[in-house]
Amino acid sequence: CLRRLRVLVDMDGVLADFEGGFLQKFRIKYPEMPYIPLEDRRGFWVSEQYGQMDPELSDKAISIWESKNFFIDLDPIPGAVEAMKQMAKLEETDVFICTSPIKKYLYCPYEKYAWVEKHLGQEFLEHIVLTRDKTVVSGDLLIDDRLDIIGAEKRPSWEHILFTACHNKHLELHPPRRRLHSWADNWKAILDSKRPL
Ligand code: DGP
Repeated sequence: CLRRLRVLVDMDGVLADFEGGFLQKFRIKYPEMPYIPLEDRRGFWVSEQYGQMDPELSDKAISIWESKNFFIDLDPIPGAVEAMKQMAKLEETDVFICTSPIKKYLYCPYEKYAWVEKHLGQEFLEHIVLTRDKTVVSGDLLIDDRLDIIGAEKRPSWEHILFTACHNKHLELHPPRRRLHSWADNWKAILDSKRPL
């Protein structure tokens, strides 16, 4: 066929366990402070929900992911590494990791590359897109745990598949929007639904 399928896969919350890594390090650094169990997380922005609990907790939360070794230490989301390796081997399929670095750039971009090399292998370094605006990246699918992905391009080429995470699992999607509930869910069927007949 003429056209290969291009799949964009988000990193934090989809491949790397940002929420779990955050909570673990927050509790170690601030053992006396209240925290939000993962089942009570709501909304994409961790610092907003912590700030609602106590205004001084917003900066404390931010200090966690701005620290050295935060991003490299994140555990893979269950099934993510195996799914990505399988996906990359599929015929007529190109896979890219599409991730937004935080604006404090001292550690995050370097550690994202190091994480990909560590967990997915050096070959995957050719397949990283770092951008704060995913709407300007073209693809058939974007698998991402953030509900509202907006930017300069009002009509992105990709269909956004919402990857289920602790902060979005209670949200009802408006049809025809779709979810990938986990990497144990049928991601191959979602890819096949976008392939030319
Ligand atoms: P992405 O998942 O590619 O859309 O990247 C979003 C990044 O922002 C990811 O590293 C998680 C991080 N993040 C989560 N909560 C907050 C927050 O409250 N403030 C900031 N600045 N970043 C956050």
